[in-house]
Amino acid sequence: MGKMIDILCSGHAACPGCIDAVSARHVLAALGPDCVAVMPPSCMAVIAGPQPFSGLRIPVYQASLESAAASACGLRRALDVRGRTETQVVVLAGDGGTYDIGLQCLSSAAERNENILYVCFDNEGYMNTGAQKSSSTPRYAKTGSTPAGKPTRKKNFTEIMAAHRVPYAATATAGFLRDLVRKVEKAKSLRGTRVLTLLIPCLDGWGVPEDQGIAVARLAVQSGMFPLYEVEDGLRYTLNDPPKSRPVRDYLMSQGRYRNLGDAQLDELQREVDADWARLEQRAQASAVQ
Ligand SMILES: Cc1ncc(C[n+]2csc(CCOP(=O)(O)OP(=O)(O)O)c2C)c(N)n1
Ligand code: SF4
Ligand SMILES: [Mg+2]
Repeated sequence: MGKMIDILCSGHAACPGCIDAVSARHVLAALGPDCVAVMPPSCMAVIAGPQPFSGLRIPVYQASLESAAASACGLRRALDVRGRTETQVVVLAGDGGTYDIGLQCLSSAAERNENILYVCFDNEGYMNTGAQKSSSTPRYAKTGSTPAGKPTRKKNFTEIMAAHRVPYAATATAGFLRDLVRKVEKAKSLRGTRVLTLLIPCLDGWGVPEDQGIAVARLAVQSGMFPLYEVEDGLRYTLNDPPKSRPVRDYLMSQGRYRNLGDAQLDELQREVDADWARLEQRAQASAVQ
């Protein structure tokens, strides 16, 4: 990779070791300075600093938790009227603000195919408010509001976005940085609604040591719990490397939130991951012969 343009300033307020900051740093560097950011309340908004100040070297608008996508659409229209059609409008949101509270306005933006890049920093819970569950929290993970483990599955947000037939929906993580940067660059080269979901192991909320964020993100991919893939126009699926190669047990045991998981629950999660992976493989194979 060439020399980075640092848009995220040092001295930010992320928990030490958290890959939220390093992920944002690389996303913003790949987008470059001709960019405006919209942030709903989330760890990213805390990291960026309180409005009207910001630790980003680009304009930042802190939206409400419900309205990030709508705010981005408004900024897009205003920039277009001024002839700044090449300026990227990027939303940097958490999973609570995406999968749950901001989903209706993101869905309508996607249905209109608004020309925005939406990046979800998915730490699988409402983390800056003390680690409550969101609809992105996986089954059996313990959170402040599911102390016995969440009984239901993680919502499949990428599939929901793909069902809108947006030009680009993909998953990525700083654990596989080249893949992440490539996907940001690809998203930047496209127009319309583009959606990237980045897995961010929350050190505090998941019970992960502060030097293990990247390692846990890599295990999430290697175990198949967080497959790296791309969906173009809602139809063409590409599964990215690395493929599923390790048991989910390895991933689950790296985190405090799955402490006390029984063998039956481990087996159930392994079966779910295997079935989801097989479905993705089928879609990728069907796309390859199209
Ligand atoms: C409508 C609304 N409900 C609740 C809040 C309080 N609140 C602020 S940030 C936040 C958590 C957001 O979680 P997420 O989007 O996942 O971001 P994270 O903190 O995990 O990065 C909550 C509940 C709010 N600002 N607005
Ligand atoms: S609360 Fe979690 S996701 Fe947020 S900055 Fe801290 S470690 Fe990172
Ligand atoms: Mg979150």
